[in-house]
Amino acid sequence: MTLDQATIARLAARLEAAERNRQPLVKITDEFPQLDYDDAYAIQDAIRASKLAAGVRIAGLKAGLTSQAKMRQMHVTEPVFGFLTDYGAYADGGDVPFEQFIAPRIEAEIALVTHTELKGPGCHLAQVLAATDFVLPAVEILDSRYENFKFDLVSVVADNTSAAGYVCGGRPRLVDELDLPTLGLVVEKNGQVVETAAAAAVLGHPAASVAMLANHLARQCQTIPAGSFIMTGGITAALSVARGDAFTVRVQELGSVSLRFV
Ligand code: OOG
Ligand code: MG
Repeated sequence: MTLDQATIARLAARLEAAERNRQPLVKITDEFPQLDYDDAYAIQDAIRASKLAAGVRIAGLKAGLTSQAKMRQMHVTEPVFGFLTDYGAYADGGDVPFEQFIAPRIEAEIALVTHTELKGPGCHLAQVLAATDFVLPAVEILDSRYENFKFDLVSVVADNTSAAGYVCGGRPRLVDELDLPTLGLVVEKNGQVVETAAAAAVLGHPAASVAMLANHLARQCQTIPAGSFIMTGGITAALSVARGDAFTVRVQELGSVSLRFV
C-alpha cells in the first residue's frame, strides 16, 4: 500500500466522475507510478462504497483478463476482479444507448449463478461446480474510464476493471448437463461471424475463474455469497463498438444473447 486514505478517496471520486460525465482520464499510474494492487483494490472498494451509499445495488461479480486472447489484447499477464451494478444490466435482445459510454467494447462470456457460498483460500474448481446453480451465456460491455484504453493492470483494477454493463440470457443450463470447457461459441457482428472460440479459453474451464475470485476475496476476508451472478471473463478478444452495431453471441447448448447499440 503506497497511498493514504485521502488520496484513495480522491482517485475514486475522479474515476466515478469520469464514468458519470463520460470524460476519460489519463491512467492514474502516470501520476502515481508506484501504485500497487492493494492501492488499486482500495480505490475500487471506495468506488463501490460510494455507489452503495448512493443507492446502487451490487448485482454481481466479475473476473477479467482470464483468457489468452484478452491478456494478449491488453498486454497483461494476470486476471483482475471487479463488481457489476444494477444499472449496468441490459435486456437480452434489447437496445443499449451508445451515448451512455465513452468508447464501449463488448466481449462474450460464460456466467454462472451460485446456490452456496464460496470461500477461499484453497477454493478449487470442484467446489465451484458443487456450488453452481446454473450457467448461462452473457455479453459484457466494457468502457475504460482511461483515454484510448491506455492502462496497466493496477490502473484497470482501480477503474473496476472497465465494467460498464452486461446482458445475460440464452438458455440457462445445469452445469452437470454440460461439458463446459468444450462448448463452442460464435460472435456475430451485424450478421457476420467475427470470433469463434471454446469456453476452455478461460483458464481451461470458466469455473476456474470463480475459484480464483474466491481465493482473491479471501485475502480481504470476503467470500462469494450464495446466489451470486458471476461473469467469468472474456473468451474472445473484446470488440470495439460503433453506434448502430448489433451483436449476437451463440454458445453451444446455451442459446444466444444479443444486443444493439442505438
Ligand atoms: C479489462 C477488463 C477485462 C475480461 O473479461 O477480460 C474483462 C479491459 O479489458 O478493459 O472484463
Ligand atoms: Mg469481461
